Amino acid sequence: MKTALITGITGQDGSYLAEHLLTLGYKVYGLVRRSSGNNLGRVSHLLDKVEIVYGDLQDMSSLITAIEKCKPDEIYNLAAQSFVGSSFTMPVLTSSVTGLGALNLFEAARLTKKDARIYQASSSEMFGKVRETPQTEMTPFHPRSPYGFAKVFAHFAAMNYRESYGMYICSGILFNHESPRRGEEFVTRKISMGVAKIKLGLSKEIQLGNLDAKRDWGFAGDYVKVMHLMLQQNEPEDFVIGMGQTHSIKEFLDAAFAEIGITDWAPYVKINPDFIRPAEVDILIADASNARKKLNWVPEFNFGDLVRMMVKSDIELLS
Ligand code: NAP
Ligand code: G4F
Repeated sequence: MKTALITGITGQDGSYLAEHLLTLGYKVYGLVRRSSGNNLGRVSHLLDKVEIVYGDLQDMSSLITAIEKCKPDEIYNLAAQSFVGSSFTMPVLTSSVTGLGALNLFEAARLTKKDARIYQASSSEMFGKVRETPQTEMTPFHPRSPYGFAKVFAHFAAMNYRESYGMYICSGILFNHESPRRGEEFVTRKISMGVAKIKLGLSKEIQLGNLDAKRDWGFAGDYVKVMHLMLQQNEPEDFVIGMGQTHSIKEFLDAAFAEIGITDWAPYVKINPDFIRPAEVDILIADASNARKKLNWVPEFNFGDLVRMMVKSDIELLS
């Protein structure tokens, strides 16, 4: 039986990845940070199947202790301050957790379990002000936020640990992936939740920022499978992962409101300048042909399926 340690198990991706690894027969450990409240909501249904170890990416000794305890064959580093908007108000914290925190983990693994295979959660936000379209593994980075540059730091740290110490570390450069478990501050969930509230008469409007930005959106449940596939290759390699289709926020609104029978959503959407960022990533679109070819990765859910799933889930949740 293989053993995996997931940092960020309480997040969207961590919860889906834990489910996936359990179905594959893994012993799963999850690193959880101390909280004054309950941060185990997304994995509450798994608590009798996974083992929780307490630690924080900012505290290297806790990572060393966790790795010594779990002796993982595979480590999935999903923990991060992952919200781009907050990275502008908390740039130092974001750099410390999302950037230096990853380095803490690589260093802890080098010192205690150098043969563990490591997955690093890199991001399409590293492409930022894109230098070419679509983006591939060869596209240069131009981050546009503290989150983006923290992820670039972690990405290059991973590459250097692979090249300097021969460690098996892969970075998945994942484009936006969403689900009913997405944090409510992200635009897709904000819209699905807002549409559900409007449908149920609980709210009259949704306040948003820039509606012209375009993203390559997929389903998180599909994307965690590729994280696992990346660690099963003979040689470690970085991969771009996305659907290869881009949609604007306006198109997401079209699809989400259509689910409740509204074609003209303009009266329900207000622009609030508070949600407009100091710098924007205007358009992202992935060329994931390398992953599709080498990893045989085939996502199950498309954009329409995703929007439908999220709106339906939020209507059920609020009902
Ligand atoms: P998420 O829902 O925000 O989850 C982040 C996780 O990190 C949570 O479990 C959180 O714990 C944990 N965490 C935060 N700070 C920590 C710290 N100091 N020490 C230990 N754990 C900490 O993010 P996600 O959407 O699942 O994304 C997973 C990873 O993929 C992240 O690294 C993200 O940056 C990256 N990524 C995401 C996407 C996407 O579209 N979702 C795309 C590309 C890359 P709490 O529950 O206690 O807050
Ligand atoms: O949903 P978002 O906050 O996601 P963003 O910034 O693309 O980041 C997500 O995807 C990255 C992968 O590319 C991950 F690495 C990262 O961790 C995170 O998961 O915003 C998407 C777009 C942006 O252009 C934003 O300006 O939606 C626009 N937007 C418009 N109104 C809004 C809003 N975003 C949010 N969160 N809230 C709004 O009201």
